[in-house]
Amino acid sequence: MSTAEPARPRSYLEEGFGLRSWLTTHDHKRIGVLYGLGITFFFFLGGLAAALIRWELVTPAGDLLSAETYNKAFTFHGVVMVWFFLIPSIPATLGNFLLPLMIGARDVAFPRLNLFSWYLYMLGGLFTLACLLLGGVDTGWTFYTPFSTMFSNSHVLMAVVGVFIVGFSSIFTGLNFIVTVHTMRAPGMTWMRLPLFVWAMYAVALVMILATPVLAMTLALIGLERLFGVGIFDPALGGDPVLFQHFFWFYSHPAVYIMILPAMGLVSELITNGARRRIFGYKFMVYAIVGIAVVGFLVWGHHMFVAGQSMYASIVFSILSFIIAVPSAIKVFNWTATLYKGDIGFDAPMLYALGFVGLFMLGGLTGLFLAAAALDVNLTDTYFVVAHFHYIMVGGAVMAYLGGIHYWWPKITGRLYSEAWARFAAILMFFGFNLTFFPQYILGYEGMPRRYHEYLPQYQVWNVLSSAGATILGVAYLLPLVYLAWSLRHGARAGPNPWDATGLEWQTSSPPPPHNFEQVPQVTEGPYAYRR
Ligand code: HEM
Ligand SMILES: [Cu+2]
Repeated sequence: MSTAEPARPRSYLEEGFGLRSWLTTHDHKRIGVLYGLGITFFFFLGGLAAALIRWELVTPAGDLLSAETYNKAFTFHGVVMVWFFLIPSIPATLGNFLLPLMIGARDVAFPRLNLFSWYLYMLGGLFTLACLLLGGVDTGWTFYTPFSTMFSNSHVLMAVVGVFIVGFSSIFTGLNFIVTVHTMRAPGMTWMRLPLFVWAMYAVALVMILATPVLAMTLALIGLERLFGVGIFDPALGGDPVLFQHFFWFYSHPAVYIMILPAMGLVSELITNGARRRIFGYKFMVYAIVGIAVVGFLVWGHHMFVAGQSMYASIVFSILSFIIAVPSAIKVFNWTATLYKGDIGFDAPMLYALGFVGLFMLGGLTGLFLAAAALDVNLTDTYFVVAHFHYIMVGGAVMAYLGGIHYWWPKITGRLYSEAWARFAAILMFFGFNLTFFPQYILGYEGMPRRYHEYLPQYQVWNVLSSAGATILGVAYLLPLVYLAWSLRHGARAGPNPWDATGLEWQTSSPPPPHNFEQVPQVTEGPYAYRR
């Protein structure tokens, strides 16, 4: 569907040009852009730490970084990538920008709270940077006790405070999304007409507000034990270290779904448009999203098979972990079925989406290896785990995020980027990614443990390949920074609907006016009314 465009109305970008107009904005679109700048900064900072890790591992000896610096590098990498990049990535940037547009609303329900969430994000980020400048933290992103509370002499509290604060940013964003979806849908936009991206934002918002308070509480308890010696987790003080793992993973397993659910919703949008076909099994896609969000709360014990958890608990957690793979598999099946007999185009967003499906599948299938308790005894704390979650979080979530940035870039900025460069970057990324992380499955299977700066010489070949891949991946990530920035000035102007897509966000001008729609849209049919 294409909309004839009258004289282009003033866009949200022309509402004011000064720094002040941005820093005091209540417009969800501008706040989305502000988050985009923040997470891009943290992505490259976290990436620098990853480069250090990989370069250290080129040789078996610990020659580039000391053991201590190495520990700080992987901790900083994990903390930054999880809390300051991946968790806010799709929801806080694209979600903020698109959710109101997709449901035909003027803004989110609480625009001031939305801006406040961004300031919380930045404040949490400042604490994390301060922690780095003071010398860093060496506990791993999991902050396991009693090391983090009683023994580490690095800046644990500074890091914990940073994550604590950013957690509230996530809670408030979730609250905002839930109220927005419940109360601000345009006339005719019934629940079963919501785009899958909106469903994913809704489900992820539920997980955010239910799981993140547990993280906040756990981090506060770390502070209590570390500062005042209150015995909660340290056995010497009468505490229980396994209790910490229960608390931590009760948040952090759902948190992996905070990272992947938005990606699943987003990729559904790209695939249905890229194949010019209605999404296969829309209702099942919705149930699968909600099912994953709910069951995601019941599997945390699969991180504790070797932590001294009861064998019976392990059996239950193992079975539940297998069950959660079912809705994920339904989604993969439906994406594939959507492609079947589709009129498939290979524009950059579609390349990212197809990459997502393949890599997510490899990550999910190896998750099943780890969910088999007996196998996990061998694989836990090896590079196999590292490969597993990077296939899902980087191959999956980061690919989807970049696909989304490319797909909605014309909407956000009003400009078109170079399609050739974009395809090249997507393909280079796919190649670099697999070269980096596939060898890590083999290393883990052969027994190389994670989180050491030295290793046995027999592991060197795969490590060299992995580090080479990481260097290629790093270059591939820099490319979009260049051609997207270039497009801001030199790109051709985008019309309202350059992908010939369905969805309300494409019915308003690019970039949209401050209040999104000239008239409140009326919705008369379900999403994805493509030709077939
Ligand atoms: C869908 C998105 C998923 C994400 C983002 C994800 C992420 C992660 C992460 C970060 C870890 C590492 C924990 C650590 O620091 O040690 C991990 C481990 C694990 N994952 Fe996943 N995972 C996902 C899906 C799955 C699935 C579908 C399953 C099983 C059905 C699964 C099973 C496991 C298990 C059992 C472990 C524990 C490995 C160990 O430490 O021994 N994961 N996952
Ligand atoms: Cu888990």
